[in-house]
Amino acid sequence: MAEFTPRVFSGIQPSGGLTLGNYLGALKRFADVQDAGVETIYCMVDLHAITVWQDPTALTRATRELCAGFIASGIDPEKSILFNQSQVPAHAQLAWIFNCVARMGWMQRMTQWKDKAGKNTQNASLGLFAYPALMAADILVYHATHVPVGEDQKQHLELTRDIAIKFNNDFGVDFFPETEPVIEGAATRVMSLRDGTKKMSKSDPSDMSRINLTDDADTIAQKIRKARTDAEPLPGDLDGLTARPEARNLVNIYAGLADMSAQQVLNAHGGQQFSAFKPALADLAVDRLSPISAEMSRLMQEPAEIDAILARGAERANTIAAPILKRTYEIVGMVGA
Ligand code: AQP
Repeated sequence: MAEFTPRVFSGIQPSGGLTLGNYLGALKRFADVQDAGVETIYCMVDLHAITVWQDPTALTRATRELCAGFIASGIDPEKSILFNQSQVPAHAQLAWIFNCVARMGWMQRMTQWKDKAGKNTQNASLGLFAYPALMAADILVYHATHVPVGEDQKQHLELTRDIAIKFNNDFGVDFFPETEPVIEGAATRVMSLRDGTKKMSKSDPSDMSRINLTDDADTIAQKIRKARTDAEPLPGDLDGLTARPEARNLVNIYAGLADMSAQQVLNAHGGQQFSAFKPALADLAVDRLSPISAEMSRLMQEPAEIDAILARGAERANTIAAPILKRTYEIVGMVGA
């Protein structure tokens, strides 16, 4: 097996406003990784976003807002490569090769496909079905070795490995790495505030189900106050959270925001009623999220600055991706590669 230089890649869709789930499951961890001494590449995956309908004006705004969210969360465009996917053509080009490597059955098993396509699969876009092959291309076009993601992306990362292995076997090469998912921390799966069994998601029709990174302090406090819970006080240990998904979710959110483990949160708050715990959580959330929200609004006043950051990031990304795509074409046997 070839040795690959450690390199981190991850992406977020500009498919709406950023949520606390995106922050704790992805952005906060991207910022932590940035200072760990490896190259970090972070992408606004606009080609993924259009696998479901996006209003063009809203997509433009969401892409800039997402870039502002990355920067406000601590990602430094000088240290990390920050760009939008559509501006580096190698993603879509490698995705086509991977469409021809991956099998229909692999895609059909993806839970995100089943969830997002719903019952009417005949009416879902072909892009939504092929989404994981594009995701594999996003990662492998940089020979990325590590991908920090939330728990929900684990299956897609396994598929990325399957595609790399099949490509290497089919062509008798040792060219693509078997990328590792990095799913760490107390809040790798932030759940809806209205239903502790459902993922917090930017496309959930209920705004009360999520905290948006652009919410003001009063809205954050109100959403936490109204979050669904049960009538029991918080337990003293993790076993006591079994079968209490809403309580577990609030404890995990607290832990993620405070950089604590869930057990440490229970050590401090076990025995408390939600009437005491929720205000403490609201204060913590406002304290951590308000500076991010303020910096996002400041950056959104400077769209030209954001566009310049993205353009520079795309140039840097392209210098890594283009030779890997060229070598892929040569391996596949394309004349002129
Ligand atoms: N609820 C969550 N908890 C932890 N991590 C999460 N992520 C998303 N939601 C949670 C992580 O954020 C990264 C980017 O995800 P994405 O926006 O590209 O796609 P998604 O997972 O489909 O997010 P949403 O909010 O649910 O978007 P929509 O509603 O458009 O589908 C990933 O690392 C993901 O794990």
